[in-house]
Amino acid sequence: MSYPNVNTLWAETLVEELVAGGVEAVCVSPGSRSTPLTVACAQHPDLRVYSHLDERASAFFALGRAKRTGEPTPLVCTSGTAAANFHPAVIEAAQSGVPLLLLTADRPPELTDSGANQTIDQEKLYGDAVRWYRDMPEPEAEPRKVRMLRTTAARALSAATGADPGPVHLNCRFRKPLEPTPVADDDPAGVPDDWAGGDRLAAAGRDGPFVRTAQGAGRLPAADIDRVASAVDAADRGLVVAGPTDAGPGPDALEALASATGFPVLADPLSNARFGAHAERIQVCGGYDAYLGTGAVADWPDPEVVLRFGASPTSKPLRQYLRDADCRQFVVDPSGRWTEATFTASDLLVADPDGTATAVADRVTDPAGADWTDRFERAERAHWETVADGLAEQYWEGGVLADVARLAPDPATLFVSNSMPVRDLDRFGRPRGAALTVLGNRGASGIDGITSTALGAGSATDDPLVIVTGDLAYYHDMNGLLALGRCDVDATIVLVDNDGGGIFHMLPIERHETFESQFKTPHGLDFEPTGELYDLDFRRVDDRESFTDAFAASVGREGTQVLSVAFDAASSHDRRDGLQQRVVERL
Ligand SMILES: Cc1ncc(C[n+]2csc(CCOP(=O)(O)OP(=O)(O)O)c2C)c(N)n1
Ligand SMILES: [Mg+2]
Repeated sequence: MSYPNVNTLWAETLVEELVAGGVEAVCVSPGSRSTPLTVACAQHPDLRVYSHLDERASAFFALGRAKRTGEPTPLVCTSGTAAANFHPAVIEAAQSGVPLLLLTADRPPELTDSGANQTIDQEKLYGDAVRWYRDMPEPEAEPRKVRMLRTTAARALSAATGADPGPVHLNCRFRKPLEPTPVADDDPAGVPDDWAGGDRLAAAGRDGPFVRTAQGAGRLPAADIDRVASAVDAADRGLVVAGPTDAGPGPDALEALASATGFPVLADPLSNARFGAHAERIQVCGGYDAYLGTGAVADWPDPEVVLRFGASPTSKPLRQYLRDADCRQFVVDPSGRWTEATFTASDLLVADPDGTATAVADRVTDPAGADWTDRFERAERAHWETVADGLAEQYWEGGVLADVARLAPDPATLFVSNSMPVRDLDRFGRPRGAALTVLGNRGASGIDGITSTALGAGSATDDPLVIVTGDLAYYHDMNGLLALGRCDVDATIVLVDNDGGGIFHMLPIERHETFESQFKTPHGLDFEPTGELYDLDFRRVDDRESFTDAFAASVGREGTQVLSVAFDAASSHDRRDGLQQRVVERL
């Protein structure tokens, strides 16, 4: 194989190894210094290139794809602030444990800190947020270095995935010519045909990846499984808490665990345990946010043992309940990153959630008493009846989330924004047998990349894509809407427009004079022109009937529809409180 110059050799080899390692798509943003990588990606026959004009949106899009697939979608950008724009998504990926591979182009080392144009210090730009960083040497047609390059591709993919997935950063330095311009063999940038000498592996790699990597899921020794099972057997009252994670126990393992222990499963909406066929066979609870922490459960005894998966739950009442429960709490955390912000774990198990759940289920002999599970069943019934009554009386923000959970097609990918949408799904999204993959950005809980992350997830699946976003989150990532057309993704976007940050009504600052101007920040923006700008169908819906009709019509249709529903944030908040009060009274 002959190459016009050393940058072409380098970039083509890197891209070829990434594809051999399983990469199917990349997100590329335009720029000059990244030309070798961009051309190599664009010309690779087996690679889908998603071209993004905005690097911040690009990185969130790649994050969303990885959330949906579990595999990284590499990102390519030019030098300078372009690379800095990846940072918010890198932080989210680091904290929610999602693979990302950042290929930032850079100038040769002598130009760092020299005042050279579009040159910043990109060394370890993302700090400790990456699982692995490598400042790549300058391209050279030298066999050992090219083997290093091939190995680095395998290592980068391996470091981004595995038991502790996350972002990996390769800073790729190139000197001119950046284009695939032929350069004479005796030029330092030239590549003679026999550059590899006899090193066939350097020149052609292997059939498949240069290094095949395998990472075993952590299995606990039998004695540790026995420890968990004995605690379960000794308890009359226990809970399985499925927290937010893309890597919890699978539905079969969860069902086995719930059946063997008899414990109710408190399923966070982002746990992928709330929805799915198993929810019709085991006790999956989704109303806890409304009744835990209220007078209705004040006389309940504490659980004696809690088995937890995933990160800390979205629900504050549930977090407080776990914090106050004086009991044994096993947290299964395959990453070993101690994502346990309630500081209540008595036992941390660094192990594969699926295998651990199955092994514990196999070993347990004495399930919980019916007294305990009945309490949860009564509370759930009171809650869901109240939600249904409330919906019949009046349409409001929480009702939208209740309807979305109820009406989303089976299967569907549902992306919920931070702030109230995820909280309202938590409280009002009733568990159901449909295969809903629910995703959100709860690693760092930013409202900045919601649309892009959701569209990235949608690009990786044939499921209908439903996005529920607040107005500030929609505003924050309007640039992300460009991906609808450029990346060929369709979505139903439910825009809950309460003219500002409704969530701040939940805080004491609500009564301070700076509340409106500095916290709620009503903007008065009319988002309808986004319809024309991004070629999507924007419509306002005013009541429940129009919403459910428009929603049903949209999820079955091509193209993207934004269903904008306007609410008053203060009354929505009163409504949440009012319904909760009624649950307490019912109980
Ligand atoms: C990037 C970023 N900036 C600021 C915040 C703080 N914040 C959390 S929720 C919120 C308001 C969100 O408003 P909206 O999306 O309209 O949702 P609502 O509160 O109305 O449900 C803000 C500003 C954040 N989480 N992320
Ligand atoms: Mg809002």
